[in-house]
Amino acid sequence: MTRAAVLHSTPGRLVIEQIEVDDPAPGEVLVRTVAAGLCHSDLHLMDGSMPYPTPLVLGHESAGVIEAVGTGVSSVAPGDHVITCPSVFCGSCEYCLAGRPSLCDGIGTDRAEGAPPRLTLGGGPCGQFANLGSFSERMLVHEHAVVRIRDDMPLDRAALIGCGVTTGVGAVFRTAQVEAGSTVAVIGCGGVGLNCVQGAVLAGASRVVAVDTNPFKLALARTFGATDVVDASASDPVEAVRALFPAAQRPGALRPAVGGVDYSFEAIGKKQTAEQAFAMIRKGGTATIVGVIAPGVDLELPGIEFLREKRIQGSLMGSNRFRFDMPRYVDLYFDGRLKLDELVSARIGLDDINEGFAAMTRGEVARSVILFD
Ligand code: PAD
Ligand code: ZN
Repeated sequence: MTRAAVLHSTPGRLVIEQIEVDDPAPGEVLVRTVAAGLCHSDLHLMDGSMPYPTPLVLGHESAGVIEAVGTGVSSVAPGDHVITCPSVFCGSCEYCLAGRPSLCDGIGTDRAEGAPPRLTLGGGPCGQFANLGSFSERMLVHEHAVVRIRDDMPLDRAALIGCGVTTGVGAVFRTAQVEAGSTVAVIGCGGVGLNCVQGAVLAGASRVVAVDTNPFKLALARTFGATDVVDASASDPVEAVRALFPAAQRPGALRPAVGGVDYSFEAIGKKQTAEQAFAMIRKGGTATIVGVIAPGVDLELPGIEFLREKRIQGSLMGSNRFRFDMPRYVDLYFDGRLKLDELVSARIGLDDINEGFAAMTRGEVARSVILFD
C-alpha cells in the first residue's frame, strides 16, 4: 500500500489515503517520490475554481528515484534520480514533431481504455493530476513524464523545477523569448512569478518590476533580482509601471503617448490582473498570461490597442522541452545562477498538506515542499 493525498470532490480538502499502485506496464516507470512542491494549480482544484474528475491524487511538482521500469523503457533505469513533468509527450503527434512537445495531444501516454487503472482506491480507479499525482509515496507514470538528472542534485530543490521553475523561467525564455536589454514586469510573485523574475534576470532584462499585494513577496522578489517593486494594494499597478517607463510624447499627437514595459507576465490567474498585464505593456509589447484563469471567466481588452501591435498570449508549462530544459536548470543551480534554496519556505510532511495550502492562501510561503520519509 502507498500513502497519498486524495481529493474526493471539488471544492474539497485533501485526505491521506492508502492507495494501490499497479506494476509498470510497457513504457511506464514507477517512481519513489522523494519531494513534492505545493503549487497554486493544485489549490485551484481544492477551492473549486477548476473542475476536475475525482477521486484524484493531487500534486504535479516532484522529484524522486526510479524504483522499477516496464518493458521497452530505455531512458531511465532503477536507481536513477528524476524530475517529473506534467508535460508528458508522445513524441509522434504534430505538436511533438513541430518541436512544441508541451502542447502534445497525449495520445498513447495514458493506459488504454479497458486496461486496469494505474491507481486504485478502495477497489475503484483513482486519477492522477497532471498525469502524475505527486502527493503520493509512489508515482506510476509514462516514461515520457520524467527526465533523469545528476545524482548530486538535492531532490527537494529538484522538485521545484518540475513545475514552478519550468513554468516561470520557461515563460520568459521559451514563450515570450525576452531579449537582453528589455524591460519586464511580473504581476504575482509566488512560486511561479518569482521564477518569471529570475528568468527575466537570466535573460538579461535591463529592469524587472515585481508587482504584488504582499510586502513579503515583494521583498522576496528583490532577492530574486527585481530592480523595482510595486505594491498593488497601495497604488494602481498599471499607472505605477507606466510611470516607471514613460513614453516620448510627439507634439500635436491626437492621443497621449502611453508608456510601459516591453514584456509583462501575469502569474496569478485573475481577470483583473490579466487585463493589467495587457495595459502595462508599451507599444509593440507582449503580455504573457501564465496564471490559470478559471473556465467561464472572459477578459475584456481595448481593441484599439492592437493598432499599437500589442500582443497577449498564453503559456502552458513555460512552453517547455523539459528533457532538454530541466538538466540545464540543474546545472544553472550548481553554477549559482538559478535560485532554488530561496524558493523553499517550508519543508513539511504529507500529513501537513492541508495546512501547507492554508499557508499558501495566507501568502506566507514562496513554496512549501513535502519530504517523503
Ligand atoms: P501563489 O499563490 O504562490 O502566488 C500568487 C501570488 O499572487 C501571491 O504572491 C499573491 O500575493 C499574488 N497576488 C494575488 N492577488 C494579487 C493581485 N490582485 N495583484 C498582485 N498580486 C496578487 O501561486 P503560484 O505562484 O503557485 O501560481 C500562480 C499561478 O500560476 C496560478 O494561477 C497557477 O495555477 C498558475 C500556474 N500555471 C501554470 C501554467 O502552465 N500556465 C503552471 C503552474 C502554475
Ligand atoms: Zn504547478
